[in-house]
Amino acid sequence: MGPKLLQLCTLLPSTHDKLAAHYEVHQWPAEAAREEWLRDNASGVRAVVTGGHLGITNEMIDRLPDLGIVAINGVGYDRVDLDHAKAAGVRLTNTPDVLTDDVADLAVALMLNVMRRLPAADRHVRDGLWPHGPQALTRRASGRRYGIVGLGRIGHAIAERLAGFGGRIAYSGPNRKPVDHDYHADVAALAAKSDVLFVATAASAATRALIDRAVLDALGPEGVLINVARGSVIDEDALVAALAEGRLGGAGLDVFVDEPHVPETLLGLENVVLAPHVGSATRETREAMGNLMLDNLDAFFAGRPLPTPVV
Ligand code: 8YV
Repeated sequence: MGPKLLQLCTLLPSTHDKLAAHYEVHQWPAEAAREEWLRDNASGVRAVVTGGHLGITNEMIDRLPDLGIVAINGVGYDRVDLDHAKAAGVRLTNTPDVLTDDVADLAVALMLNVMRRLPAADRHVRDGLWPHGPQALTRRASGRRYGIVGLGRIGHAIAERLAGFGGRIAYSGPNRKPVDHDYHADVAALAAKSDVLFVATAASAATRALIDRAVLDALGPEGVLINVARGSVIDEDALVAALAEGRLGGAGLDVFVDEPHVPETLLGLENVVLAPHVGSATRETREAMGNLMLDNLDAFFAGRPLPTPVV
């Protein structure tokens, strides 16, 4: 029996099997049974596996006295208090790079779906409306002014894909990067110069509600917002109001503030395309994420350097 490990998130069956071959895996029980589980099992838990969108609370870290590592099966670590983990002597790892292409693909897919209204086109055919007339005209996605908030790994991969669409690419972020695209330190200034604004920045205290009413108004009634980062980066109430009042042209959203709950108003809007946080959800990428997460755990317990450490 290997080290005792607590699994907080769902994993691919193949990842779970590999994990179970080397670790004593415990599943986090349903809410009502958690107190009792912690009382009986917290002692001896050396590792936690969790999702990027789930993270781990400070209280949970404090209640696992033997915890040595939290391995996130995801790139985002915004749901972990890094200072607290550091102070508790807990290492933290994530799975960067392996999911970059899929998330960038989804960002571009959302743009195309919003601007060319593919969900409506599909319904037009399925509902038998085509013989009665064409679908209403949509908007061109190519040759636009594309703004990218956060030119990190994923933002850069979005820019690479957009290079094939013609048009102009600009970006914002804390620092200018060694690229040819125009840089705007101010997100509202970037939005004012964009037809489509992609949000690809990491969530943190510094980026909380970064996309606020001023940014949405700068993007304007013809503008489209795409979010593949985290719901918290956008003032969601301001976004819903802008879309409902026609002050924003459209949105493609893979992430929300209170997942899996989506603001009711969005469900009734035709200019919005919604996805259930599936940026990295392909079989290939989830397999690669699981392998990297396992590599980090194995390295930790073998006393080797961690492949992708955060803390
Ligand atoms: C998944 C993510 O939601 O990588 C992230 O940060 O949000 C996603 O890939 C999740 O982490 C899968 O466990």
